[in-house]
Amino acid sequence: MADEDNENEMQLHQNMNEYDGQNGSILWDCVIISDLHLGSEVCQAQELERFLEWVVSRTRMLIINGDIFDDLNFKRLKRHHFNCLRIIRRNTDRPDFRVIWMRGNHDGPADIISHIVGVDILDEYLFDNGPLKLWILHGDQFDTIVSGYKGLTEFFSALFRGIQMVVPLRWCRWIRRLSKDFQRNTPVIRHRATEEAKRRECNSVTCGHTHHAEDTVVNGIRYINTGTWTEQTPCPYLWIQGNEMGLSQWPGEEQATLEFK
Ligand SMILES: [Mn+2]
Repeated sequence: MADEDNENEMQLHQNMNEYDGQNGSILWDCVIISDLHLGSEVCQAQELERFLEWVVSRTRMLIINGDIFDDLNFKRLKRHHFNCLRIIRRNTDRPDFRVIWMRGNHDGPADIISHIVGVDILDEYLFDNGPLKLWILHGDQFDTIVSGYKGLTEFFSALFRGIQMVVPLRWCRWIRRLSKDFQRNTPVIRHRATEEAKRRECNSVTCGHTHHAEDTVVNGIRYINTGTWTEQTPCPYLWIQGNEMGLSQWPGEEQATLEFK
């Protein structure tokens, strides 16, 4: 199995190199986004659609690091939400491009989600190009509130969805932010993720989950959180090029050079 994986990986790199010669628009080895919350009223699906359309021809790999969906009620998906899924699915068969889906706590059981997106959903993934050993996982694994009180978390999620239907969007974002701040999980996840990354001999780690985008160093381990696509734009994404990586925002400077159909 491991050999097969290795072979697939080598084939992918070979395809990528061949493709490089034909296309000068590739900017990055990998792009990572998280916490899209498709189906949620506060999801920036329209901007996400524009971003995905743009990024699929500019990176060799796209990793969606959890909370792809807000919940498993797919009746809540609107046109732009479906368009986002369509763009990703349309590009999954390309030999020069790879999409990796990671599970988040909002996504429900991995087998159901795998069936919907048509590929395997991973709990964690290691991006390793030699100098950069980046451990990728959603981060809810370190959240004692979510993992310790499942029933309570579900209750508040349902309550929040109820509130969302009757108050303006601006308030929804504010309430969501307040509840995340109240849980105070941002420092806990930052601390535990970097500790565990160190134990695994990775020099960097990226999570989502907290919806708080940041790029910092803790005990010599680089920690990048990719925030969320449910806040006001611009929305964050992590890019990797060689042994460099960083957070950028969409829409940003790149967009100035864009032409949309
Ligand atoms: Mn989330």
